[in-house]
Amino acid sequence: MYGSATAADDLERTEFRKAEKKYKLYYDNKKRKKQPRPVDLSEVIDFRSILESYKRGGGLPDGVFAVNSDFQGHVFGLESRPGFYFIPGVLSLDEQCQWIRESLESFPQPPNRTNHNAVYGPIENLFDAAKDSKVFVQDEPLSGEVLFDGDLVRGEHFVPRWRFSSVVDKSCKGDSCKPVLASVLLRKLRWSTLGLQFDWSKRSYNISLPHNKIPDALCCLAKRLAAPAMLPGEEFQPEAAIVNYFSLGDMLGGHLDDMEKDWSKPIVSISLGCKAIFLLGGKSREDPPLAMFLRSGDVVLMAREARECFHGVPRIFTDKENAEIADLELQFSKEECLPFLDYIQSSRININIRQVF
Ligand SMILES: O=C(O)CCC(=O)C(=O)O
Repeated sequence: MYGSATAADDLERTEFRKAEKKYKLYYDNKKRKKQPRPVDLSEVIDFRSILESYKRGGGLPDGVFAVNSDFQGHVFGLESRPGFYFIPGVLSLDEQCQWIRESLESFPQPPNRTNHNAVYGPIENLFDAAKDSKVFVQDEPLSGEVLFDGDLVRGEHFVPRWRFSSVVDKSCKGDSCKPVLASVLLRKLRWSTLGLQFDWSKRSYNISLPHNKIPDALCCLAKRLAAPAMLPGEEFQPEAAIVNYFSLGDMLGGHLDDMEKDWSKPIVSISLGCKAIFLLGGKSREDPPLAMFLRSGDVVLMAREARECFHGVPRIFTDKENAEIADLELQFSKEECLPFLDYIQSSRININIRQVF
């Protein structure tokens, strides 16, 4: 107990934690109306403005260099973080819309797993159900079935069966069959996993779990985007992906992605929707991290040494001024895709694709 409290205190004092606290969303309680506490963004690296100035023939800030590669588009690196690549605005608006749609409609579909699996089991067609204002209801045990306390045990015990319904059964009372709005479940979607399934409880890939291969179109995109970080003649093999869904106030704490076999291969990380701050630390949590903006359409590659760097997302911005998704909003309203528009106006999605073996 004492030991763990000390470890937690130590973690609180690391340079990475200090930066997370600096950028995290806090509310000013003193004011009548809940207002986000202002944050100093002057030290956040802005690769979009670096790119604009570079295209006009301007110089690059200290520590930033342009990567020479055959890649169609500008790629930047950081002298202090070998193996890290930033490709600003590389996805077209059409591509951004396509991957937002896929991330909401098809990526959370079974056999892909989501954070909801642990509580509800596999959920089909969550996005459509939310769109149709459905509720997720639990069937009552049939006579003779025993509701096993919290655990999903088959056999003589009742396994709770959840399904979407247009109406709430008023006779269903008590916590055991409390209906949940599909829109609430969609808002609480935090991750889904594609390809080889990642087991979060063991922090490893469980290749025995049922899975589909990464969709071909995503494979092609990942291979193309990974090219600047690959050795000549090598091709990236996408085998797994994690899709992260962020709402206002959500953050992804500092961590390493160290469960893949070959760290010379990049993680290909695609940003969609509202703008975020990304922290890229060093090999120790004590190394002060660099902060940078991630906007919709940006791609980050982390390969080789950069795979050993702590990283995380302490903040997303959903307000009109800072989210910077006006083009995306226009595109979705043109396509009459209002449910997607409604979701992405207050959310960010990250798709990160990995070669596991
Ligand atoms: O959301 C991001 O940009 C980073 C995601 C990430 O680091 C991860 O899933 O491991």
